[in-house]
Amino acid sequence: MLCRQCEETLPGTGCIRNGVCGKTAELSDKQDLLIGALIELASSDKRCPECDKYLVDGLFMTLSNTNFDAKRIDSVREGIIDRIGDVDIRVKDILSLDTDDDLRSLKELLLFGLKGLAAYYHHARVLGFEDGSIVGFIRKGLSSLPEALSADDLVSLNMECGEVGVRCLALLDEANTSTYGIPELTSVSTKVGTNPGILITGHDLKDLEQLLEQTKGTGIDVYTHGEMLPANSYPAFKRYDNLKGNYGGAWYAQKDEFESFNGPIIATTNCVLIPKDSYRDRLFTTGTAGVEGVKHIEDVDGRKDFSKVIDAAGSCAPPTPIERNDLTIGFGHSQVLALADRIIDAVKSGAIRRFVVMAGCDGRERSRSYYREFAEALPKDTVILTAGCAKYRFNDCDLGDIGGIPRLVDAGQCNDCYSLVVIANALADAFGTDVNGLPLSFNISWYEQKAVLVLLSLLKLGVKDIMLGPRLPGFITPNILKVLVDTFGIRANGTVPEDMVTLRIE
Ligand code: FSO
Ligand code: SF4
Repeated sequence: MLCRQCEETLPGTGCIRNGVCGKTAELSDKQDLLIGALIELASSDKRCPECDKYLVDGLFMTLSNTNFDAKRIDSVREGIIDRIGDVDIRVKDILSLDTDDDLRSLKELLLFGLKGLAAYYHHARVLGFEDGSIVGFIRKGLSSLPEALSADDLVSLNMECGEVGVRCLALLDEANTSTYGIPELTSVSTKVGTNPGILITGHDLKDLEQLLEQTKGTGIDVYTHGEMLPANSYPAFKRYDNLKGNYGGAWYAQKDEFESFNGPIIATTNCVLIPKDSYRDRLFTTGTAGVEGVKHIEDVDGRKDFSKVIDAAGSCAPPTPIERNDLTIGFGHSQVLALADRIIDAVKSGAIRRFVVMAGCDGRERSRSYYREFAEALPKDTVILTAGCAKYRFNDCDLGDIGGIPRLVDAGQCNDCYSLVVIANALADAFGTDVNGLPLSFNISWYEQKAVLVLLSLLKLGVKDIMLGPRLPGFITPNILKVLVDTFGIRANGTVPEDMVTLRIE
């Protein structure tokens, strides 16, 4: 096996025996075969709605910490074989057609960007929002991987991936807000009640909607976890009395938090981990998520029957409390733009000196405490814009406000990154500059391939001088890194740089 798609991969080599994430060599091989089949499907002239679904969901299933169920990976590949005939090629063999490390690195960058794109597009499609050009680009990108392409060709394909990524994030923003309303400023309780509960984690808002409907009047409370936290700010979900609040933090803490939750847990997407025995029987997966031996809730024509989860909850003890402050969320672009005049005045008067985007993914390494130290070390006249699970490193810090404008502006899931783009563009318009001319810095925390797509999108939007960490991607060769540094000013973070603590607006 060789997998180096996420930030946790073993430095220098990638994961070669077993994944740091728990992925076995056998599962990695099956994922390689599935991606090989997806490349063949993308290169074929076969077009049908099921083919689009295979391309989008198949890629999503190979994202880090999404699907640990070899049988389900196989069944998707078999579905593809039924449509295009036998295929028996692994993506790693396709990528090694390039003997040049730099070309391979650029192809991996593209493949991982496509995985992120597929994940975001999956969420828009689930809500009925489709754009044929997005799946068209997934086809184009996948079918380019076996081709002999120059570095310039591959750089432009990666930039195109970023461009399609921005479109996809905009579509997802429209899908979420037109289905569930505009997120509102909300204080989310982290206290637990005395009823049994069901914990729902991951990014799929439609799963939450169906669960809330099906648990209405049952006496069972629903709690969000991880990337489901922002759901508490949507008007459509606030109407449910049975949505109790949020339990726990980011995905990487799930082994302890799922144990102490005491009730059933539904993992709707990444990031799910191979469970401990203490809660394995209480864990359910759905959608693209899967873990071998864990019960899976199927989608039948868009409907999911959560009755088994609800039955299981009935006999469980209420959740054990976790000490955490309540959380303020719901700063999507609409809420922030409503404050635009006050924000602009605050910048003009010098009350706000700088905005710092600290978005992306959280992860397990100790070094990630850097993001908390960084947030706490920022001067009091800076505002942090966040989205994604990265925020769990600092969203319980009391950062205060600047004349009523909160110093921590949480736009939601990583799926809501588009809000940060809208906010940055609105500020740029107001000050008659481009994004790089704003008092705005990017300190991004990455873990998996959705973050790769967001990075490509930021590069396509022309954002310069992004700090990325805690470590730079293991699949980027020194030569490609030099291009990224020379062209875009990307640099690794890891410490609190002096110039970020003594920020100045030029
Ligand atoms: Fe986090 Fe996981 Fe949303 Fe990622 S839960 S790490 S970028 O998969 O998806 O932010
Ligand atoms: Fe390693 Fe990450 Fe791949 Fe898992 S997903 S095998 S941790 S590189």
